[in-house]
This record gives sequence, structure tokens and C-alpha cells, in this order.
Amino acid sequence: MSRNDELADRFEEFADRLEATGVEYKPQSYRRAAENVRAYPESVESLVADGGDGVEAIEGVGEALAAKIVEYVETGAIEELEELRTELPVDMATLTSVEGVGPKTVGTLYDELGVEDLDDLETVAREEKIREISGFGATSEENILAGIEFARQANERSLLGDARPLGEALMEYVAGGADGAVERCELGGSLRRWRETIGDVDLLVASDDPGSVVERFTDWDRADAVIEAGTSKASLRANGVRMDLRVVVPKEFGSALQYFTGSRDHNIGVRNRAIERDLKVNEYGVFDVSELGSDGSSDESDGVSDVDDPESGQRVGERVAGETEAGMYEAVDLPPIPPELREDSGEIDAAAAGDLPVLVELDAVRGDLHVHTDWSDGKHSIEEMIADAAEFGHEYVCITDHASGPGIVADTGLADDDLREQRGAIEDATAAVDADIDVLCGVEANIDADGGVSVGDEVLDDLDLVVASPHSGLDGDGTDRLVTAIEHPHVDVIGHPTGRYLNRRPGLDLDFERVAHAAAEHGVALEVNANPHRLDLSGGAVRTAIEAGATITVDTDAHRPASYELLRYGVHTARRGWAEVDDVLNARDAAGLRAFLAD
Ligand code: DGT
Ligand code: CA
Ligand code: CA
Ligand code: ZN
Repeated sequence: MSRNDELADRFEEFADRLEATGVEYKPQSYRRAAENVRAYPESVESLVADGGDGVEAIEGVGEALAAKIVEYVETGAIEELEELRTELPVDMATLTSVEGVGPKTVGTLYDELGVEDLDDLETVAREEKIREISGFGATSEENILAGIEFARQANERSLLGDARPLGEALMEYVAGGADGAVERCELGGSLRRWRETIGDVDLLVASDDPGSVVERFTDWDRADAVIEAGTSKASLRANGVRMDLRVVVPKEFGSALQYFTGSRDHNIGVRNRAIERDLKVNEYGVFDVSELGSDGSSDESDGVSDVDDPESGQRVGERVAGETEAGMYEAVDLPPIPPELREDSGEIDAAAAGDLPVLVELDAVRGDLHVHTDWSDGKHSIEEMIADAAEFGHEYVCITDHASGPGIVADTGLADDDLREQRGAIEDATAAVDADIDVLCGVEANIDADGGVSVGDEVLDDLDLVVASPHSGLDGDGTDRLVTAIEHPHVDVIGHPTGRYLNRRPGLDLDFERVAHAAAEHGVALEVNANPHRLDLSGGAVRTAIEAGATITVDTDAHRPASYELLRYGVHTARRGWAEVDDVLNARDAAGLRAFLAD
């Protein structure tokens, strides 16, 4: 998380707390400032360093907010926010993570029932006290109770989109130690496998001087607390995320990286292959134990072990690999397996048979087919979104503003007449932007409860591309609904097919195999929405889609130019679904894309 993101989070919390105490208008200006700070291309630190006035260059930041930014950058806290926290001692972020609980509700529940955290909320909901407060009923109480359980599981894990930048910042910092102690440095664990949520961040370092690496790690200025620090291991907490460091000697780096990348079940598969070959695999290396007794124990070591090392018994027999990860796999007669596949879902058999997929790469994606502008709920003009897509390197972009309908914020969705008018505006903007990019004219229509699409046929007929997405009624079985939308003659892409929101709501129940087969049959692409809150389709669903013969598309659903950068989360999610370049619609060139759309 960048400093701008941290500050934006503080401003959002500010807004929530003001709103909870009934303050009007002001919360809106904090939210707007939060959004602009998040999207601002320069870091607030550098703006502050340039002199206090620099931060006022950010839209929506006047004198008062500028002072708070300076205060935050200089002291790491905002006094007024601390006061608000004391006044209303509630766990705002966790409570509002319960679907259906907003800041106002948090304020009311605190005033009426003294609710401070999730446990309190659960207690009063179970005791049926919420329904007695005016404005609440039995239904909202039941919804809250259902939301609590989901929020509880969810709050334990961070989003990939938050943990990844945080992990990368830590890695860069640790690797940048001036004394050259770090020989290699990599992120491991679920972060390296690009899982959609992350329990903790694992950082692995190769060094002959673990002490100085541990010291640098624990000195990180973004750490809120050091949890523990040993001779070659340490843990800290930053932005609510636990981060583990492990330092190993360079010749064991490959085996340690393989081990700490996981998944656990994948590693068990690798270990079993090793046993069949009279080898022993662990975090220290691959060892030939054919000369040893059947229990694999031996006093012999490779010289690395010492009496202080309780694990030294793990370094037994003749060492045959460990320096590189590729060498680890080679020792058990396997090609290297990409981290995204290491989930014990057939990847070892596929690797052994020479059937590993050649996974799609970020660079292969040529365009974004799901982009919003200020015509609906985006924040930037058509022209800006086109120009920035070109700058990002895209060969084409499709403007897909929301059509009006349920689940779309009032007044932001476009009626049929607006869509007709927008077509001309997109053509004008395309002409005005001085960039070599192909612009398609599309829409994001709603999929109604019965699978109908919220835009007239005549308008749909005129558009280059139609994304249809579910935005409301996101519980219960949605299979028929999606299949009906797929069968619609004008629909080209199903956007965020399940409607899930990570850590908030699970989305539609789907017989996804049926959906995937329908999509394959009707030539409709299924989206991997790259927004880190969604990652919808999931990796598992991508795999089902591809096995059914369906095409996927990886899009950002950008509401601002900075969001084009989120594409990587979608691509790695597609890779977790074994996607190859030919499976991905927007990896085709513009002619190939248009041929798909014309079919
Ligand atoms: P997370 O942090 O919950 O998102 O998931 P991971 O996969 O990052 O798990 P973590 O941080 O507990 O451990 C990192 C890797 O280390 C894990 O993927 C596999 C390996 N590992 C950790 N503990 C064990 C263990 O008890 N047995 C085995 N076989 N591997 C382990
Ligand atoms: Ca981890
Ligand atoms: Ca860990
Ligand atoms: Zn959208």
C-alpha cells in the first residue's frame, strides 16, 4: 500500500466517523479527497517535501485538508481523527465490512446498544435487540447476522491488491540495503501464487549475514510493530498485515523458496515424488538418501549444520539440489511449475506428462474491454480514458458505461437515448486524442433478475460490444439468469459473472459448468474482472470455463486511468485458471477481436 493509499484510508475513516455522528456534507469532501489522493500520480510525501502548498494541487484538497495531509506525512497520525476515534470507540472498518452496515448504522448501534466491535454486534443481533430500534426490522437484523459470519472469515485475510504492493515495497526496501548483504530476495507464499486473499506476506532472502538483514527488516519505517525478531527470522505488522522474513544461506535459497511458496499440498506432492526416487526434499535442499538407512537419519551433514541448529538433521545424505528452484524440480524429474499452479490440482501430473499449459503473460493483453467514464459513474472524460489506455500500451479500448437499471447508483446509468448520444461523443473523443489506439463503443448492461438485458435491442445492435453484468439480486442461484443473458443475441461478454465482492459477499451460486458450456456454445466471453475486490471469475472458475471451451477476457472495469494498472491481478488470476494466450479474447489483435464480436 502506498503512502497515498494509507492517507486515503484515513480520510475515508474520517468520513465514516463524521457520518456516524450525523455530520452532513463534510464526509463527502473527505471521500472525494480520499479518492483524488489515491489516484494522484505523485506521492504525498514528495508533495509535502516540496513545501506545504504542494498538496493543494490535489483536486478537492483545500487548506484544511492540506494541513491534515502534512500532519499525517510528518507525524504518521491525524490528531482530529484520533479524537474522533476516542469519541466513538468502535472498530469502524470491521463493522462496516458487514454487508448492510454503513457508518450511520454503526453510530446508531453504538448510541443505542453500545456496539463497538463484531462480537458486540453479533450478541445484540442474536438477542434480537436491533429490530427494536426505530428504522430497523427483523429482516435487517437477520441480514446483519448473516453478514457477520462472512465478514468474520473475511477479515482475517487481506486482499491480494493490498498485500501485493505492500510486499513489493518491503522487498524493494530490504533488497536495497546499502551493505550488499542481500544476494537474492523474493516474495513467497500465497502472494507468489497470487491467491486472491493473503493470510500473511512471506519474504525470503539469501544472505551470508542474516543479522544485518533482520535488522534492516525490523527498521522498516512503515512497520507499525515488530512481532518478533530472531537470528534469521523476524515478523512485523504493517497496515494490518503480518509480514514474515526468513533469511537463508545462498546455496539453500532455491529449496527454501520452493518450500515457502507452497502450497502445502503441492509440496507434499513434490516430496512424494522425491521419496519414490530415494531422495529427500525439504526447505534446505534435495538430498540423495539412497545410501542411508530406511529412516533417513544420519550424522553426516553437508557442513552447513551446527549444534545450535535443531533442524540440522534435515540436511542428510548427499546434497543434489537446492540453490535454484528449477534445480529442485529437475531433481524430481519435473520442469519448473509456475507458482500460480501450485495448488495440488493436477499440476504435478501435468508437469510429469509434459502437459503444463503455457500460461498467458501480462504483456500479451492488448486492450481493455470494460472501461467507465464520467458519462456514468467513472471520474474521467472519455478522452482521458482513451488517452490513458493508449499510454498504458493498449492497442484498443472499449468504453462501456453503465446502462441504467437496478443496482446502478441513481442518475449514473445511461438510458437508451444517452447511449445513442454517447456514440457520437466517443467518435469525437477518438478523433481528438492524438494516439494510435482503436476505440470500440460499448455498454455495460444489467442482467435483470430473469436474465433480460436492460438496454433496447435497437441500441444494442448499433454498439460494437455489449458487456452484460449482474449488479443486484446477488444471492441465490443465478445459473438460469446468466444462461439466459448468454443466449441473448447481442451480448458479447458477461462482466464479473458471480458479482462477488471479496471479504464482503460471496456472489451468485452458480452451476458454473453449465454457464461455461453455454458461453462456449454462444460465443460469449466470460470476464475475469481484475478489480482486486472482485477477481471474478476466480482462478478455479477460469479453469472450468476453459475446459468447457469458453473464451475469457481480462478487463479492469476501470473507473479512472490508474486502474488500468490493476490488469496484472486479472492476468495472474487467469493464470491460476491455467489460461493460455489463445483462451483470452483481449490477447487477440483488433481484427481478431472484431471477428469474435461479429460471430
Ligand atoms: P497464507 O499466508 O495463509 O495466505 O498462505 P501461505 O501459503 O502463504 O501459507 P504460510 O504463510 O502459512 O506458509 C508459507 C508456505 O510455507 C506454505 O505455502 C507452505 C509452507 N509451509 C508452511 N508451513 C508448512 C507446514 O507445516 N507444512 C508444509 N508442508 N509446508 C508448510
Ligand atoms: Ca503467507
Ligand atoms: Ca507466513
Ligand atoms: Zn463496470
